[in-house]
Amino acid sequence: MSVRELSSADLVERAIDGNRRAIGRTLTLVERGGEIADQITELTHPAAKGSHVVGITGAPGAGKSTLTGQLIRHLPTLGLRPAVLAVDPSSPLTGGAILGDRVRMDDVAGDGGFIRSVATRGHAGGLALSVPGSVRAFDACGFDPVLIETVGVGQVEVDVAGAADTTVVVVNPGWGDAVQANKAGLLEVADVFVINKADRDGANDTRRDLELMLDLSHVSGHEDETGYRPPIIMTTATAGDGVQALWDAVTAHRTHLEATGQLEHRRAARFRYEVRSRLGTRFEASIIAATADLEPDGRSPAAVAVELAGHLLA
Ligand SMILES: Nc1nc2c(ncn2[C@@H]2O[C@H](COP(=O)(O)OP(=O)(O)OP(=O)(O)O)[C@@H](O)[C@H]2O)c(=O)[nH]1
Ligand SMILES: [Mg+2]
Repeated sequence: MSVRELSSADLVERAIDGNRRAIGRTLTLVERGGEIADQITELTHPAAKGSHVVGITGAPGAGKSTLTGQLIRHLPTLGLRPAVLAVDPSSPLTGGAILGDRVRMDDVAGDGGFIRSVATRGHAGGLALSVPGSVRAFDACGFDPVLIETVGVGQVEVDVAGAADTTVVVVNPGWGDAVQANKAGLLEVADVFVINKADRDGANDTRRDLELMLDLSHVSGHEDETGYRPPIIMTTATAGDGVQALWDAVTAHRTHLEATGQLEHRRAARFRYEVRSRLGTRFEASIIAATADLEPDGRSPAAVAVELAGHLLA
């Protein structure tokens, strides 16, 4: 029987048992915003315990996919079962590159890891809804950690940082790269910095720039009140250098979150954010429906809005 013909309860059960087709189909349904998402939270893998969600972001071409590919190869040797959510394949900027990534990463996905590419376009509610749903599905199927790769342009990476426990920001050697990351708002979301392509000139300069900016953000009061300072890890992803050091930094951050109670805080904030996004999507649909045939009737737009708000909330 094809997985398409299974009832959603049977499908979820198969996915939890590790059937790769069932996992893929489940993710497709979750991405479409189906009710299967609710069943997943009820029927979970015995190992599901709130997977460590790790966001990996940075400028186009920084080496995020190469690094993620190394992690998904390395983590099973530590007894872990990683999943990857690669966000943004529909972007006109990176469509081609991601296709290449997918081929490269699929090579290594056979050893128990699972890789999923997710489009940012054409989703009801967008990423804010589809990413947490996919993360829950991976968690339910016993994957831990869940790595989310996303290109650091615009709002997307901020949304993804919001979906992660630990956000890794990847920069490269070269004059101004750290400054660019700062401008893009990546400094604020970073829990761990990676200077990838450390085989190139200027890696130490970039480290110094980052340290300086971290010092300044401390002075201006942006540092974490628990005294956490994001470490800076040097990697050469193409050679696999620094991958264990990166993973050590990521797990140290997770330990810090647990020890300070911040993990619960972050997850509660995520919960609120998702509920808020879902409410927004629902209300938006109602608002569009309620105003579709509206004609001017001499009253002010504000007066009409107040009246309609009364109806919508009733
Ligand atoms: N020299 C050197 N090149 C690297 C390193 N890591 C990645 N690259 C190369 O940099 C290019 C981009 O790598 P990707 O892993 O695709 O980068 P990405 O950040 O995923 O790119 P997008 O998803 O398109 O934003 C590729 O040609 C890699 O081979 C490194 O450590 N050193
Ligand atoms: Mg990539």
